[in-house]
Amino acid sequence: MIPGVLTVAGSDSGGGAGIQADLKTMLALGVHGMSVITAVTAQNSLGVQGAWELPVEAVRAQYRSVVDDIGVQAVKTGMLASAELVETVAELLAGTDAPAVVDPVGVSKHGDPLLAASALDSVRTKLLPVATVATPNLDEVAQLTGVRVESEEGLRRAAAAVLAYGPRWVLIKGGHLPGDAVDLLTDGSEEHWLRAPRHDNRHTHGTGCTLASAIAAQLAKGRAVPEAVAAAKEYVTGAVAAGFALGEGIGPVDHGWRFRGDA
Ligand code: PXL
Repeated sequence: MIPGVLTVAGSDSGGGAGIQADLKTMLALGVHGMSVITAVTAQNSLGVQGAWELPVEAVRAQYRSVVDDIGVQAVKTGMLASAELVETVAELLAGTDAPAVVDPVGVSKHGDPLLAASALDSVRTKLLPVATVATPNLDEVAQLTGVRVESEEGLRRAAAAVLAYGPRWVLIKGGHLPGDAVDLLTDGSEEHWLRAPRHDNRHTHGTGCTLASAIAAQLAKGRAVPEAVAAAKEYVTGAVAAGFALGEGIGPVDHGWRFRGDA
């Protein structure tokens, strides 16, 4: 059986992030990708030109259609836009047995808002508690917990602050710190430090979506969280290394990097 993975996220018309990144990642990692679209963005390599949320009923209906008939082995969440959508998705996840990877998306690579400020409290108190793995970057950690990290030693403090909201595991992404791309995965008792060399490549659009979807894909294949995250980090590191220019601005990571050369 091919494991099924569901992404609950926004559409990126440029194809580098959001739903499009998630489905490409799932294909590359050998699982069947399915989608609940929460919002549509008009977007390219220069930024987000517009964003439109879907009605709560449309999000709930997509989710029920997939989960009640097909079933899912893992779920990933990304852009949720509003407090109402965050709370709806949190409630849906609470009623689903499959592991949930929550990427608490706040702003795009260009700084465009993808989550209303009024939704932050719902992320803290409704969404994080139902996450198997939460994957904030340091800006999202600061926004959600007030903890500001400027060096690797601070990653532990960030992890503790996020774990206090109740996710089973947290992966703090230290990629915006200088030096190696270092992330800390912990459940509060085990610590796993994931280190990858920094690739001097500005075409990194979609990195966060890709990592979270890769974790969900690995969990769906039955891996335990630490092994799933390590395999996902290896995949995203290759995708960043192969990121390519597109348009005038920031290009995407290459979801198909493992296929190149033998296609
Ligand atoms: O990487 C965060 C993200 C999530 N979802 C959508 C996005 C982006 C970043 O651009 O466009 C739809």
